[in-house]
Amino acid sequence: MRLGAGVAAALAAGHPVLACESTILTHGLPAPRNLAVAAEAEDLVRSLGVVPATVGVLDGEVVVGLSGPELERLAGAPGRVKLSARDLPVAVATGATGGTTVAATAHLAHRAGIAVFATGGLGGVHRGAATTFDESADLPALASLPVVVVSAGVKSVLDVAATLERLETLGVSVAGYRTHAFPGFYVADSGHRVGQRVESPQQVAAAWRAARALGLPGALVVANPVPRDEQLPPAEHDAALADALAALDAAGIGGQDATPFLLQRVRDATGDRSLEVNVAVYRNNLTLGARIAAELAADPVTPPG
Ligand code: PSU
Ligand code: MN
Repeated sequence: MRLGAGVAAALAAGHPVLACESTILTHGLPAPRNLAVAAEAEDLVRSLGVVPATVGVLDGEVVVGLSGPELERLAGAPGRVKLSARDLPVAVATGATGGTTVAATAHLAHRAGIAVFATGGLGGVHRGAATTFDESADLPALASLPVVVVSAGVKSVLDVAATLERLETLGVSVAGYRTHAFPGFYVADSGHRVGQRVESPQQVAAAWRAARALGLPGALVVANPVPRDEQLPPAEHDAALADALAALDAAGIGGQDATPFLLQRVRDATGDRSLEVNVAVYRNNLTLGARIAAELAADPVTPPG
């Protein structure tokens, strides 16, 4: 694993760093928008006084803190793959190039000493998981990695209720950011409730410090809804989702390809409006993630023992 130059220096100096996932870059957005969004994301984080560390794998090298030219390589790499944590060893051995999922990014961020990580939406329990067993590796990763993850809830293409149950079972702390309505990625409210809420980056930092002091093993998910004036209109969302789920069924697609397929279908059905919402979601999470990272760096935690 290689740390980007700016990232290594920032960590050594105790400056705030925010890890960013790259599946949005490799699989979430079409070229050339993907690269524009990645570059804009880095600028946004920097403008808040925080060093961005986008995580990805280039020709088998795991990088935490891709440079501008490296982001460009990743965004345009033919045959780029989607890498969860378990995929990393063989990706390294075979020289693969790919974006990292929440599970892989959380793992690598933690290993690099980065406490906060921003993404769009988490993976979780897929619809029909009772028979397919398709549950994202994001879930067990969050159970065992002590990172703050800022996300707009879980992707609405999933079984949100089941995912919330699994997060509870796995002992993952979940707090709504200024809301008890669990966000639904494209929409501010998934229709499901989240029991705990936090009001500020300071409170998130305090919760993370408490988790460290209490020796809890897992992540703290900050569920940050997209602003209502930027969400996909709920009726449009529901119609697009129904269409996407029917198409998935008809195409018989499963496994790792299910999420990218569903998101693409939602995009087709909404004439790219969902794409703009996806970007708004990501921006909103980067902003909050950077503020939390700044707060944690201002008063760092010394692990007990
Ligand atoms: N954005 C996309 N496609 C994706 C993802 C994000 O456009 O596939 C990723 C996220 O990185 C998340 C992962 O961690 O999907 C979950 O996928 P799976 O259910 O295969 O674990
Ligand atoms: Mn899966």
